[in-house]
Amino acid sequence: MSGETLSNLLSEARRFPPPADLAAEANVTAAAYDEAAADPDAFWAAAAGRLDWAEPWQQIRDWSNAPFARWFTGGKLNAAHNCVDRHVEAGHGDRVAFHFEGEPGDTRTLTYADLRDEVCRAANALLSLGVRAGDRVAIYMPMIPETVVAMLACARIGAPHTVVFGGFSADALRGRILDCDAHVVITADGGYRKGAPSALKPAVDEALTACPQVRSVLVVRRTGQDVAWSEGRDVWWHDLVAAQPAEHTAEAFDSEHPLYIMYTSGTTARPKGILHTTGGYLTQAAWTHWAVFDVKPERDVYWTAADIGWVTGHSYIVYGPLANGVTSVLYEGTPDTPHQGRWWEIVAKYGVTILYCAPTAIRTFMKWGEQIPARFDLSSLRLLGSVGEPINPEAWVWYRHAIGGDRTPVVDTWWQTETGAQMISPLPGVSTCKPGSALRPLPGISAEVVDDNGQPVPNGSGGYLVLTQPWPSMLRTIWGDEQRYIDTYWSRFPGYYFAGDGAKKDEDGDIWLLGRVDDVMNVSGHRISTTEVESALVSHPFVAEAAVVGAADATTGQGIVAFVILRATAAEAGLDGAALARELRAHVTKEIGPIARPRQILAVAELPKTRSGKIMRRLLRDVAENRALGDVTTLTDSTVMQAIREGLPEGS
Ligand code: 6R9
Repeated sequence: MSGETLSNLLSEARRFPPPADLAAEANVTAAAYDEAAADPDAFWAAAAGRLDWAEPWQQIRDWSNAPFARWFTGGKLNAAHNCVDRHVEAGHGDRVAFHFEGEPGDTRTLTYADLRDEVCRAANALLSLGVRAGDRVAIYMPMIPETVVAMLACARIGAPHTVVFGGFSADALRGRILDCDAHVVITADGGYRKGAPSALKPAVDEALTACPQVRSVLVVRRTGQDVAWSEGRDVWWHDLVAAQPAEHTAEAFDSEHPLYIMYTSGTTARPKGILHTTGGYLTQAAWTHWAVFDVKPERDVYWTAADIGWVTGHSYIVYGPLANGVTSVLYEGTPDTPHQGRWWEIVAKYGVTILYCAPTAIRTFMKWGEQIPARFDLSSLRLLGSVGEPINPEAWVWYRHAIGGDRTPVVDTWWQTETGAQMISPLPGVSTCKPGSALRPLPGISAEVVDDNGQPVPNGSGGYLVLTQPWPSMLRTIWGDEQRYIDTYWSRFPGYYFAGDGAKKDEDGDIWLLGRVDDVMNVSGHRISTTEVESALVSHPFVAEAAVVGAADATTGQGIVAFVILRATAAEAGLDGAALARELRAHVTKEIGPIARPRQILAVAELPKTRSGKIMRRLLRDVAENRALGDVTTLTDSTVMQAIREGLPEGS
């Protein structure tokens, strides 16, 4: 981490104990830590007991085939039943499940009873398309209620879904469809973003030109945009789903039945299909949502302002809140459409009590100014959460002050696609919060910060974050690649799960997350692999070689900076520097998606490499962040860096 960030951490010494009224009524008290430490299995069994099981489990955790875990073995349950039907059966059918707010201002209210009917219809529709338990279904959708319905319909019939973020390109979508061998895709004509319809169906059509196994595409009409139609393959949601009966008996599946695959960037160009299964995942998603957000289903209005296409949306828009029978807000669009107060208008309109979002959003709001949220009545808020990247103390304090009215706790929650649910976080009724620290592992979770040799570091020191015991919602494997699962997560420190994050233990033993220690960037809370962007760049005819780094960015956490060595074809094309950068940025957008578009592209004659030929990204990051050069003794040619520096345009 940079010296600047460190000094910020040191200068913010304020501590925020839990508000007395919240603590007095909190779902979870300090006793949970002791209970879980004394008997973690019993603790998780009690958490699993918050769900409906059709058949009881025989064993709580089976770690006999480590690192392949099984939880609640022998138990059977249905995730959709747990998220929907059981609340209706308990008499809460009239409770609102989602207040949907479309970007153009259209709204829909779905009660739990409405959701149950829709999920049953969609489940029947998928069955009519030949989808059976175990078949994978790809979902490529905007943020609309049908996305939730589609996921739950899949879960209901035991068909693992793979939701692909709507901002990903046709190529990225195709790669994921092929990797998990999905035969059915659910999509929409488009969604609304930044004040205009943004098409999705054309990307599906393009992706499917090379996916012959896909036989059906179910299309929701959202924007009314014209769409190309493939007769026999494409079906309108409103034709097929609406015609189905609203009755469907949910079958109970094994606790270890696959629930979903979520692709995430790793250190290689090929995204990893993270596999989550049913019982353990739902147990921890539901328990953490209940404990960390202290939700009271009868009165809270909960809002995760993230996209369902990321794990945060899976666990804290869909599975956690619905398993707890909570009322949520679902917002389709961007924070500044039609004005920069849109989020706060939504908070005031629905009386949102709990808000969960990423530091990048908070820093953007800081930039826009405190006067914008100040125009809205935010007094309903009682708890704020942060996720996705380290939150700097200034942003933490601003969030609590400008949004939380100096009243609300802010829970900084560390977790990953792989962990499935929150792992390190304050408990709002128990913990005294420190701006910038996620504090300590949640009850039932064992984490440690270790040195290069896997030894725990003393308080006051930094190292690598590891998880030392299996947990219910842990990934079970990488889809189709068990060896990669072992190599990526379980080989760096034998016996421990290696998270890929650096962390520090302060003098109290509390944990501060310091960002990735591998070649994964974190841009606006999105994980993007440096190698993925590099391979997109070198797939362009102008580029011979590319090195990509994440450089510190005041708003997005990191920004993507690409160093490229050009081929002769680039000069022959006669483009100037700006046109060339535009061309390459557009190419990366096409290959991966707009989130991977480099902030800067710098043409260089050579790249710094170690003697073994590895690109020294650390040095490039120093250049990109304009810091003094680090150690260059392992460089094959240490003059390269000087040349790169001198070739940099002024002020970059
Ligand atoms: C949930 C999610 C995971 C990576 C993770 C870490 C970073 C997430 C964080 C955090 C510091 C937090 N991260 N939460 N860093 N403090 N509270 O974001 O999943 O997209 O898989 O990203 O995000 O680097 O390793 P995912």
